[in-house]
Amino acid sequence: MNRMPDARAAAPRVWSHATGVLSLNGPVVMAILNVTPDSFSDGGRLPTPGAAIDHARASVSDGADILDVGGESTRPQGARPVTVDEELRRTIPVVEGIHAALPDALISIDTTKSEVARAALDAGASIVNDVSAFRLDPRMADLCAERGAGVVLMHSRGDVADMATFEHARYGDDVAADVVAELSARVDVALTSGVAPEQIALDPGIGFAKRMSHSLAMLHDLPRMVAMGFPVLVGASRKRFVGTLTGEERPSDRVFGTLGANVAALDRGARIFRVHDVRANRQALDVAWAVAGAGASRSPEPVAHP
Ligand code: PMM
Repeated sequence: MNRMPDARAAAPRVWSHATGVLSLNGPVVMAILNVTPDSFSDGGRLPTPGAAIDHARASVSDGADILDVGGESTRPQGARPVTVDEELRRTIPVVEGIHAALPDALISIDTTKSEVARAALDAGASIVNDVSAFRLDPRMADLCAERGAGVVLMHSRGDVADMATFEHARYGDDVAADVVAELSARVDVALTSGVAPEQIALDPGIGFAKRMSHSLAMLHDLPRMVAMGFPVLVGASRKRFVGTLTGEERPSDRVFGTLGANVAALDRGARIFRVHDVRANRQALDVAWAVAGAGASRSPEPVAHP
């Protein structure tokens, strides 16, 4: 069954952020820049701002549209929350450095803390990626409204220490119905605070309070989240369920499995893909998009004249 034309019709064409508007007329690749010592896949790989800025440059030349800087891990083994000061120390020099080196780069800040989001927006970020969807710091909503920031509202439960564990992974028969209902409540909070609908993107929160069956159900039922009328972002890159399905123990060996998840998600209406392996995802998603578009936009057969 070809789902792509329907999903294309339902998905918004643009996403507004603090410094402009991003076109969604094709897959958008968000490169992960974790400046954390302990992220599950890439912790400790970018120990200095200089290393992070070099990685940002490489990500852009590999085809990244957005650079997502994060200074607090939510690792599945249970994360140790970091203080505001420590998160500021890790992220802000990197945001400043990227903004200076790559002034046209679109930067997002992966944080649940309004102090960090505010400083990052001041330093050149345009998007706030909040894995708690404004649950953990209610001041986030006002800040994003005031600054016109692009906003990622990701589904999760619990706090930073346990949101990527199975502690809160209890759902009824219909996982997508529960997730859509919980995210709708977060959208209401955002809209009530004055965030414009055009600023909002939604994320099912793959691996967050979700066992493999829950993450697979969410990816399968993504069109129901797309039907909420906001762009959908998916963060499946190198995650646990990919390791389970492929037998790859090491996160860095899960690239091929990640491509499978992301191409399936694109087909189901996702438009933004948060990834570690930019070049591989860029190429896979662009080819999948071109194949689907060839069917949707094929010009009529020429009329045969006798
Ligand atoms: N996953 C992680 C961190 N931030 N943000 C969004 N929007 N979606 C995700 O799925 C997501 C995220 C955890 O993975 P990482 O340690 O590889 O960054």
